[in-house]
Amino acid sequence: MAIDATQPYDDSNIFAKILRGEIPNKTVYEDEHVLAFHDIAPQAPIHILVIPKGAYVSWDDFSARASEAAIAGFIRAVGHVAREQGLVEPGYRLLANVGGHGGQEVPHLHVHLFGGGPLGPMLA
Ligand code: DGP
Repeated sequence: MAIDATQPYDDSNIFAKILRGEIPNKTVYEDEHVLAFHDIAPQAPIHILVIPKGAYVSWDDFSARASEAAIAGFIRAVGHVAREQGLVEPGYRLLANVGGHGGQEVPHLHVHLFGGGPLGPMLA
């Protein structure tokens, strides 16, 4: 079910549990700012989620509250993962769902990285 992106951060969400190591994940990249791992229900040949390590509900929350270093680190890490996965050529797609109309289901900011083949008009 889609979330309300204005809710306070709830550290019982599934990605908070992944960050604490309470739930396994298939990590592809990690640094001080982010964790990147394979989506449990891939919608493309490559479907990776990149999440900040800080407690942010959504892109809205992150863009309003995160430090410049955290924002820069996150954006750089997304680009790094795409390059590392060999996706720059032939291309890839980034997507961040926010709140109810966006269809966001997990209340911890995540960017979807899709690639590995031609992508249809919409995913996630
Ligand atoms: P969104 O609709 O943007 O909130 O997408 C949430 C994504 O999270 C969805 O593509 C499925 C993925 N997901 C949900 N639970 C888990 C999990 O436990 N592990 C992993 N790797 N992905 C999950």
